[in-house]
Amino acid sequence: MRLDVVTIFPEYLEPLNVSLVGKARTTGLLDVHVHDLRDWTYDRHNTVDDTPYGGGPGMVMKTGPWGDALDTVLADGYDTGAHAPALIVPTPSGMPFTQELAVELSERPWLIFTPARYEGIDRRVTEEYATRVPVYEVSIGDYVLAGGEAAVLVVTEAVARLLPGVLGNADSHRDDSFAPGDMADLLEGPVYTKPPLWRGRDIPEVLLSGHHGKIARWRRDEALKRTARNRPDLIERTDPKSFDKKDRETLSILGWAPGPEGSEGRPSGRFWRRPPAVEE
Ligand code: 6GU
Repeated sequence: MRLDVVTIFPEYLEPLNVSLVGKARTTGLLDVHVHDLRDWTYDRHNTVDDTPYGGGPGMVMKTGPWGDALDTVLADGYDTGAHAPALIVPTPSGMPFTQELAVELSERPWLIFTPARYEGIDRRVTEEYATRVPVYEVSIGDYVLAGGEAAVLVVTEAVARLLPGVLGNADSHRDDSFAPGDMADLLEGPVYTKPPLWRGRDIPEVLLSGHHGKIARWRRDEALKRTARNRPDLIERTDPKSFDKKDRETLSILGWAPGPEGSEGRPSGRFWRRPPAVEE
C-alpha cells in the first residue's frame, strides 16, 4: 500500500517511522511519502492560508498550494505504478472513523492524506478532487484537534495493522473490539499474564482451569460487563438475537431488561434498556 501525506508539519509524521507502521515500511509492505505543503508556495512568506470569505474567526487554507501539491503527488504516484488513489481528508466534520472504515481503507492500494491546520481547506479543493478520486472526509471522534496530523497517525495505525503480513498472526483481528463477527459490538474484557500472584492480587481461577468452554463463557461475561459499563450504547443497539440465553442472564444480573415488545428483529433502535443509575 502507498501512503502520501501532505502537511505543513512533516516532522509531526515522524511516528510513522516507529513500531508497527515503521516496521511495515522497512519490510516494504507500506510505501510512505510525506510532503511539505510549503514546497508548493511561491511567495516570500510561503503563505498557505488566508482570511475566510464572509468573515469570521481563523484562517482558511488556500486552494493554490493544495491543488499544486495534489496534482504533483497524483502524477508522481501514477508514474511509479500506483493506482486507484483515494483522498482522506481529516476533519472534525467528517464521517466517524470506525473499524469498518479502517477495513475498507486497508483494501485500497493508495491513500493520500490532507491534514489541515487553521479552520480547514477551501471547499473547492475537495470538490475538485472528488470529481477524480474517491474522497473520504473522516473524523476520529467528537472533540476538536488543532490539526489533522494526529488523525493521520490514528488512521494509518488502524489501517496498517490490518494489512496482510503486518501482524504476525492471521487470527489476530478476530477478537478485536469492534471486529465483525462473533464478539461484534462487545468490548474486550481484561487479560492477565504471569506471575500468578502480584502484590497480593491473584488472577481469576477459571483462567487456570484448562476448561476452554468455561473460559470462553467467563470472557464473554467480562466483555458484557465492561461493555455495559463503558459503552451502554453498544448494548442498546445490539440485535437481541445475537445474545444467547447466558448473555441475557448476565445482562439481567447487571440490571438490563429487554426493550419494548415488538422491537425484536428491528434492524436498528433500542433493544435493551439500561439500568437506572444507582447512588454509590
Ligand atoms: Cl480528523 N481533525 C481535527 N482537526 N479535529 C478532529 C478530527 C480531525 N477528528 C476529531 N477531531
